[in-house]
Order: sequence, then C-alpha cells, then structure tokens
Amino acid sequence: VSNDLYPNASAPLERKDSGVPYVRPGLHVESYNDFDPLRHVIVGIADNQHIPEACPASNEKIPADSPMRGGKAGRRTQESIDRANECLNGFAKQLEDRGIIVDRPGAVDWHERITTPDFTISSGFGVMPPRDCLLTMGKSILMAPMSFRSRYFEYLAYVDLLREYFESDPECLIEQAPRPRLSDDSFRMDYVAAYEHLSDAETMARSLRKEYSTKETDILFDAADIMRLGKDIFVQHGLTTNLAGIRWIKRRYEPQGYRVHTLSFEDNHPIHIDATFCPLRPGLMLLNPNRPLFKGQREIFEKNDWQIVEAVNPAWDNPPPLCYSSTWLSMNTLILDHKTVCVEASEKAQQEQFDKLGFEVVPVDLRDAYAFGGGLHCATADVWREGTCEDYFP
Ligand code: DAV
Repeated sequence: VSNDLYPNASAPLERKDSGVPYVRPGLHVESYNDFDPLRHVIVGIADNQHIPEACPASNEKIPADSPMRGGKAGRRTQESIDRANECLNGFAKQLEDRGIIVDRPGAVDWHERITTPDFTISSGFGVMPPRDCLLTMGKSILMAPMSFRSRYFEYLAYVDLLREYFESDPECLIEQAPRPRLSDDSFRMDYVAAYEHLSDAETMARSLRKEYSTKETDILFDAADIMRLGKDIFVQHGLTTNLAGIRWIKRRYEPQGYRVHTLSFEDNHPIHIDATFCPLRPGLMLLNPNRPLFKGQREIFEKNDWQIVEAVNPAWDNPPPLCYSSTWLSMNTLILDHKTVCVEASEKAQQEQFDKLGFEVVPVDLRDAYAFGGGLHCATADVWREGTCEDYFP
C-alpha cells in the first residue's frame, strides 16, 4: 500500500455534511509488537493541556516536592503548550518524511470540571500520550480503562479517528474496556497521604509488597503497562494496572491465542512499562538498571535466547518542570524497524548505546513535551506495523 493512497493524513479531514465518517482507501490497522516496520502511527498533541487537581491515582506520579501536588491545577501556559506542539509537530514531520503515515488526535476542551455520579475533578488532562489510552492488538484497537480521574474522558479525543479506521479497514475492530467508577472506593485513600511522610526505602517496601494506590474494586489498566511481543503479552502490575485489569486482559485475549504474563519490577512507583523494560528487536530487551525484574521473571526471556541489556544512565539529573515522569524517559524510544530507532535528541549516551547495538539513531527533539505526558513511545500509538503475530517464546 503506498502512501499516496491517503495523502495529507495529518491535515484536518473534511467531513461530509451527512456526518458519514471519512473513508481512507487502503488504510490498514494491524500491529503485534513495538519493533516491526512502522507504517502508520498516531502522534499526540499538546493543545489545551491542563494540570488537573491531584487525584488518588495521579498523586503517585507527582514528585513529593513538585508544585503540582499543591495548588498548581489549571491550564498549562500557552508558551509551554506552543513549545510542546513544536516538538510534537517536528516529530510527526520526521516520521512523515520517512514515509510513515501520521495521524493526530482531535483536540478536546478540557477546562470544564468533570463530574460523574462517583467523582469530581477540576479538569481533564490532555491528549498527549496516546500510548496510555490506546492498545493496538492485531487488528483491534482498545480504549483502556485508565485510573486517573482526569483521564476518564480522554478516549473522546480518539473517537473520530477510530471511527474512520473502523470504516476504512473492513477487518478493524474498535473496542472499549469496561468503564471504571473511580469512586473513593476504587483507591486506598490513605495511600497518598502516607506517601508524603515515607522515605524512599519505605515506598519501595510498600511497592514490593504490591500495595498500590489503586484497589481491586475497578478493572483498571493503562495501555502503556502492556508490552506486546507477538503471541506473548507482558503486563506490569503496578500503580496504574491492578490484578482485575490483568485478569480482564487475559480473558479478553487468551481465547484468541495470546499468552498473557504478569511482570513486576523493583520500582517504588511502577507506572507504565515503557521506561522500564523495552523490546528493541526480536531477541533483544532493554532493562532499566534501577528497576530489576522480580526473581524468576527473566527466565522466559533467557530460555528463549533473548538478551537483556541494561540501559545506560539518562543525560539529565531531573525531569523538566511540571513533568509526571522520571529521567528514564531516556529509554522511552520509538522503534521504526529492527535497525532504526528514534531517541530524544539530548540523550547522547542512550544514542551511543543504540549505535553500538547496531541501530541507526534518529535524534528527535522532544524534551520540552515530556511534561505533557512522556517520551517518544508515550507520545505515539501504533496503527500499523508490517509483520505478523510471531511466537517468540515457543
Ligand atoms: O519512569 O516515570 C514513565 C513512563 C511513561 N509512559 C517513569 C515512567
């Protein structure tokens, strides 16, 4: 399928007055991993992003000394939004220049207070990390049941795009996981309060006991806690994904022939697997050296001759201001094919490590978008990668 079948994929789509969704001939939805040749991807936008009031789940992502914990809620400055969009648009352009089709989500007006029968919060969050929200599993795209109250309606930004995919690819299936309630009953409400007073060793001990801010009341997971490796799906149990969420993923996908495994890391804030344990190409994993796998969990990789290399240290001592993520976004990359990887432009040591591992490195200026929801992997969601569903762990 050549790209000129649907040129200008990033331009606003013209809609017919009838409301019938735009059909893009030749559009293809399919992806089974994070490393096969990328043909079509969604890149997030920074428009109108807000810092919502802290909620029981989001607080864990906010460093204890950050102003975001206190009264920082509100719209991000236009200057920071424009700069983040400059980065995201530049990234999208780099991908398009390589012949990859890039779509952008719709903007949503997040400033309204969000109130459901179960909770209320100052605003939505944004439309920046599509990776958290959308899980592409083969020919289906699933909207994940996320645990942040501010992200409850984030799927709205993707509804029109997904509708187009559904109409354009006759085999594409769009799905929504069960909607959580996110009432006070969904969280350990004392967890966050305690966090302020705990040392790193104490938060680590709590995490190793697998006590997280989310309880088992709702079915919860972020798509970014799920690592797809063909027939095998690895899910991180942590702050944003609970055991009920993992059971749901198992029951949804195992009857289709997938095998679902749970992974845990020695991490005092386990949120998303994509700055912790990242597939680089068949047979090669990149592991965060500060977040070792739990005992016994390397076995499936080692038995199948997969090599696990530790990532080099990030270039920065601290994340940018008002950022939810750690400096380990250095290893949050977008792989274009088995030999090509997009790495953040300032992460020189990480670029060198990829070079030594045999990759062509494409530097991408994205650090000023980190605060909007993460790095290069977070900022994207797969629509189509070439390749089939392989069995890497027979
Ligand atoms: O290290 O803060 C960031 C992952 C974002 N998807 C971290 C995890």
